[in-house]
Amino acid sequence: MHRRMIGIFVLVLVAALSVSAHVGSSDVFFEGDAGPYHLYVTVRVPQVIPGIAEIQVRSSSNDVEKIEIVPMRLSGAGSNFPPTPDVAERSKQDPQFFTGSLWLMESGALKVRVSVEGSKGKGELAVPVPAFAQRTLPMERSLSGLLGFLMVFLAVGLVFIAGAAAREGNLEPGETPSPARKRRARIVMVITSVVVLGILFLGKAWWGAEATNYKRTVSFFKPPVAEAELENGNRLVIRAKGQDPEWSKEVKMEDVIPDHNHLMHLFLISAPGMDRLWHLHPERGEGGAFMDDLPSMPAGHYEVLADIVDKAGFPWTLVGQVDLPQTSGKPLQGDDSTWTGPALAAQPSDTKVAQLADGGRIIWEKGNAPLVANTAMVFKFRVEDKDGKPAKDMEPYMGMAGHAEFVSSDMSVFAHIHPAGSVSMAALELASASPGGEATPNGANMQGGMATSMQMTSPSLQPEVSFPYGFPKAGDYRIFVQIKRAGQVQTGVFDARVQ
Ligand SMILES: [Cu+2]
Repeated sequence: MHRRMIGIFVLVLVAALSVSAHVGSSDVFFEGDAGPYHLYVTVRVPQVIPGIAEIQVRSSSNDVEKIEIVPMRLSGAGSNFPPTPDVAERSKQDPQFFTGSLWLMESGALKVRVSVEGSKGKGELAVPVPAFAQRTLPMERSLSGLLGFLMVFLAVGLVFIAGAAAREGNLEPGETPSPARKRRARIVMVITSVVVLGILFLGKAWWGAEATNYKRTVSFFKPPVAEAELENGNRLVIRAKGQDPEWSKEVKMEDVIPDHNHLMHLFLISAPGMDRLWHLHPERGEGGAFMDDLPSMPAGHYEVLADIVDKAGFPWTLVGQVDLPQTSGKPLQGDDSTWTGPALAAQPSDTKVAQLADGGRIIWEKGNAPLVANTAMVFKFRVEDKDGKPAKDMEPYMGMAGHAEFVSSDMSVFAHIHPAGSVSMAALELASASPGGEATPNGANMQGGMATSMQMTSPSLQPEVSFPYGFPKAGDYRIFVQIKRAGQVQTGVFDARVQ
């Protein structure tokens, strides 16, 4: 009888979460080295494309003299031929802080190249920027009224001008138009009216086509749906489905590229409350479906968030939900990890210390200032062993000092952040691979091929990890900070109220 239950636990479509690639969190935060200069870069991506991105660059040293910024395609044609860069303006109050604005003309996987000149010579880095139209801006009523009036005025004016020209165009001074001229003028006015109406009609059709295209782009970039279902007992199968039919044609799950050692990073978060988290790495199977044999998990309702990077280097987060029965499976292995603890309180107070299973602790060096939305910050965490001493057994976890997931209580924000920031490691490799830029993420942050050799030798890391990020909006958040110590992945959980 139970065999019949194969594959009935099903998937659910997603509510209208607004944005993809880090759901609800479109700005880019980056920390890395441009040659000898250590920079923090924030890219505020516009909600409409074409649109203006705001770039903020902070240098950690005061020897930077000039910073130039330019947007380019992440890879492929166009990534080697940048337009003329803009000079970022230096803040008068804070000489280590530079800002600039860049027009982003197209959606897709872009990068912003940052070139630095200073007393230590030149340096360069490239920040991957997933640019996408997030919404359609409505036209203001006053503007549309004014434009409507001007359109009617011009259209009617054109008809009368044509009529007047036919009637009086080459009269001698003092001569009055003959009845024949008047008749011809009327005919000309009728013809002009037809032509003007035709032009207006074509204009409307063109406008409508553009608007439809734009709407399609907006829906193309909405977070794709993770259709999750349980098959054969405890095998979770995840299929991606775009909210727009074009998505599944353009983005092939067969072509996704590995991002810090895995094709997919799957997060199952119990909802509501976020009192359980699983961070798993499904394998790709037939037809682009991803599958993973679940470990033992209690029954419950889970949010499904699955990070992938498409072949162009654009990061997507597939979003779904699944109701799971109690599963009994294999113990976690490799890079898979889990955390269980108290649920997020209705009115959480900021957590500064997270207890770890072995008696150690992670301490958030938060300071006392309240957390404010839309502000770039560096989240610094210190790791202590069970005796309260700086942990000596820190190891890279999937090639990096740590991984952090920032999740809002209503699940409208999900961001998977690394010491190098919100950029996907795969996109960063693409950005660095082409001659357009040389991004070197900060010291603790080894990537790609190095990760493998790091894991073999396992030298210990500094007992601290930091993440550049900014909350996209006010609300309550849970931050999962994941590190690896002596072969064990440990997760410290921090709650935060953001104003
Ligand atoms: Cu990660």
